[in-house]
Amino acid sequence: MSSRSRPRDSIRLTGLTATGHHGVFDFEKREGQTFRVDVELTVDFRAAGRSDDLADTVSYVEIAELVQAGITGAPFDLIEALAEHLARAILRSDERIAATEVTVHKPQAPLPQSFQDVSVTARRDRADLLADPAAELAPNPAAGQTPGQDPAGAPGPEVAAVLALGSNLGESAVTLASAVTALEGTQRVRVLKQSPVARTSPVGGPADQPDFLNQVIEIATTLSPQELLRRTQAIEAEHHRARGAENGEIRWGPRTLDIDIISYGQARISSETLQVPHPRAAQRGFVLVPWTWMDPQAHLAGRPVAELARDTADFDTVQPLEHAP
Ligand code: A4P
Ligand code: MG
Repeated sequence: MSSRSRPRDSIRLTGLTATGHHGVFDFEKREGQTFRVDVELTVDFRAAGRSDDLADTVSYVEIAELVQAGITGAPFDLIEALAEHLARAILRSDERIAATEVTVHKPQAPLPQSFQDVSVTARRDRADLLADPAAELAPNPAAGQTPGQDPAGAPGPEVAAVLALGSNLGESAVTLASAVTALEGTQRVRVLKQSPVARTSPVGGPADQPDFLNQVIEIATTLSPQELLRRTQAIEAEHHRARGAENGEIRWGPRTLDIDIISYGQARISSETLQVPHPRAAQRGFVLVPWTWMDPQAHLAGRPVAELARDTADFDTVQPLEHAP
């Protein structure tokens, strides 16, 4: 699309106020003070303008949560760092956001003079993310550190993500429990909810493979989507998952452990190694049914998960483990 035909629509969220602990002085970190943030998103919302459908635009609810988590999260010394951090987190949260302007106000800044406000404004677009990957990696693990560790001591805003776990080789119930424990032990990941474990018939792949056990969990994380993928793949590897045909893996065949990232906030990611929302999740009863057990109100890309689940071909095969024959 040419820049001429793309309207510079914007979504603005102003005056979001919360107590944070940012500042160079000890007493600022200890006692906290009020921070106020204004955000402007450049988003082409012509589709939503015509469809009147939330799925066609960026949800300001998610952005508000992200900003609030940033204000109340791990402290930065400088409001410049908070603004930079929020701008990057906002751009990462949804690829439809072409650019953002983030203003952080610190009206109670420790100044002897009488003043109204002090503020900084970061203006960032997607090119800044690409042009400055080092800054993008700033809150990420340094080489040699355990994934999830934060060398700067300043993780970004938490994002809610949904993961789907599956296993049909070995002691599957033990494997799933152990994978959840591994996630609980991962820094910058909090496991918020777990579905009951489901027994499910295999979808796709060889017909003669054993039933699967499947489970869905919700986490809150400050890991980036790629970091989260690296961590889930490491947990798969710890459970002896063979990956790739050269290691004897059969597409959609039996596996000791599969962990898929189903959603990551409202992010839409389409890279070589990661597609989010997971492109096949909306057709998979073994993902959607346990998800509705965990969260009956859940939505995937704007649609109720309970509704999507009912339309899946494997809906009837998904049973709670304790009731399965
Ligand atoms: N990848 C891309 N996007 C993602 C994402 N959102 N989450 C890439 C995780 N990985 C993602 O994945 C292959 C590559 O996908 C990864 O290297 C990653 O970079 P994989 O886990 O090695 O392959 P897979 O699991 O065989 O493929 P896929 O496409 O994830 O398969 P599904 O859709 O997960 O299906 N039947 C039942 N009843 N229960 C099951 O759990 N699972 C499958 C696998 C088939 N049938 C099943 C079940
Ligand atoms: Mg997978």
